[in-house]
Amino acid sequence: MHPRDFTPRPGRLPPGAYGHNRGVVKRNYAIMPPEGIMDSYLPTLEKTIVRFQAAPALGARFAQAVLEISPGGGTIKPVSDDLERFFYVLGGTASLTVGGRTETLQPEGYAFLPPRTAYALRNETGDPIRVLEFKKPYQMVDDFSAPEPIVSHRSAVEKVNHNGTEGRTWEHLLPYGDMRFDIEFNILSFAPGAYFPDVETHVNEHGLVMLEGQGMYLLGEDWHEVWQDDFIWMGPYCPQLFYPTGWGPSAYLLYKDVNRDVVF
Ligand code: UGY
Ligand code: MN
Repeated sequence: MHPRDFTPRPGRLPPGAYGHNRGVVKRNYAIMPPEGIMDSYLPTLEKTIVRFQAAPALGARFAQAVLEISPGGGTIKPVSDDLERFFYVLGGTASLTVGGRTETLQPEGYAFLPPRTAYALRNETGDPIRVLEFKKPYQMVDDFSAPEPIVSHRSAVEKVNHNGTEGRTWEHLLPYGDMRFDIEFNILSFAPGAYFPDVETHVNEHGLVMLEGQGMYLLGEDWHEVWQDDFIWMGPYCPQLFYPTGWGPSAYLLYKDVNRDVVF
């Protein structure tokens, strides 16, 4: 019998392979299904569970977490530090205050904040909200100033098809090709059956959140089955290819470090 066919008594779990899971941590990639990511709490946040997906301790050069903010929770006082940040609302309505202006971010709303931008992120609603927070040190380069803050929504972003393959689109949430940015956040979508033309191997690293659908990810030499809400970290030079499975479209939010030379 399949484990989902059992109805255990309250307080008990159905039989299953609890000692095995899809989570993997390798030298230059990791897969983390959400159910295995434990809760953290920070002194700067109230009524907020932090689920860290990536951190330098993993080998990543950035940190990323899902913030689960209860009604009335969020930053206790405005935050300002040397890190650039990207927020993406996964569920509920978030209130983001930057430069004295409070914006309401609906699901799929997002914001980019350059370093030293004081902000407050709060849940002023009666329902829990889920917000993805990315942060890392901004890499300044000569002749370019840091970009201005951006607050926007996925619906304002055009879908483009870079390689002409039927069934594939990119949504560039941050200005594409703008050399002031050292990061990209893109949503890549795949119609059933559309896949990469080649296995990619590149110097850039990725943080990936599956937004919808299901598929097989080649990471290094191994195939892994992934679906909505999974997180993947791909370190530099991790060979990668995605092949959607299932009947509907698949899409993921993808961080990539870009527009900067190698560091010796
Ligand atoms: O832009 C990228 O590097 C992208 N094609 N990689 C990926 O989806 N794993
Ligand atoms: Mn890639």
